[in-house]
Amino acid sequence: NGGGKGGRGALIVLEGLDRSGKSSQSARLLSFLEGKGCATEGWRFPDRDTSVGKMISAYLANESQLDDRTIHLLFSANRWEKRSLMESKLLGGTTLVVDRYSYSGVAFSAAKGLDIGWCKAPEVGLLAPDLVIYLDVQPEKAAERGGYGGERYERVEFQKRVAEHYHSLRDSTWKVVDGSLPMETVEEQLRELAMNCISECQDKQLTNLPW
Ligand code: Z5A
Ligand code: MG
Repeated sequence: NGGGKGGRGALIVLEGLDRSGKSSQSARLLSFLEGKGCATEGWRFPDRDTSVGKMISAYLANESQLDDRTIHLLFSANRWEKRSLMESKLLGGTTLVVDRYSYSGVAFSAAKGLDIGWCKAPEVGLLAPDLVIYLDVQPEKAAERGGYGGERYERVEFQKRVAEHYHSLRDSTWKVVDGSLPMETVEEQLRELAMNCISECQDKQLTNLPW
């Protein structure tokens, strides 16, 4: 692993509004860490490959309709079905760079009007990230980027409410990075945050989300 001491891997999560650059930056960070000889895998939620993930994918593409609470629980189930694999990877020394996690789950459902406590409840017991990188971009600015508007939730008014809920979820593991800066500048900041996190958490115990 990165620190060479045989410790556990780090759970690093990227969060942010639609088109804030999470997937681009996850890929860049992954290849940087691999280049450093660090055992790393790139994960994403929703994981559209599982049977639960396929239901989520159909919903997001507007190919199916689901009650708000039902889809919320499916997103959560999609994380639960990966929890034990996630834990064994981390304990085995692999760092995971995860594109969206429970914060997306809570912020999006709460933005629809669901009670935030109710939204958090099914996330309790999932693994707590060591580092959450929030890519901060104004919704209007994100909307100007490529590919916006194809799926459910991709509307500026809705994204503003999502941003407010994200804000309320911030804790000591969060680092806010200005996602409107050039791609390379953002990339540089993420490299440093990730390297620090990986070396700091090697001997730290894995914990669960405190919600
Ligand atoms: N959702 C939920 O409701 N509950 C949950 O529990 C979870 C998710 C996990 C699908 O997610 C939806 O699921 C999502 C939340 C909800 N809501 N919506 N819509 P997804 O992760 O599959 O979404 P996505 O389709 O991958 O898109 P994204 O995540 O919104 O985009 P992104 O990954 O943040 O951005 P990107 O693809 O890296 O970049 C977008 C474009 O911007 C691209 O053309 C880049 O070249 C450009 N870009 C990126 N960075 C920059 C900078 N710095 N400057 C200029 N241009 C840039
Ligand atoms: Mg993405």
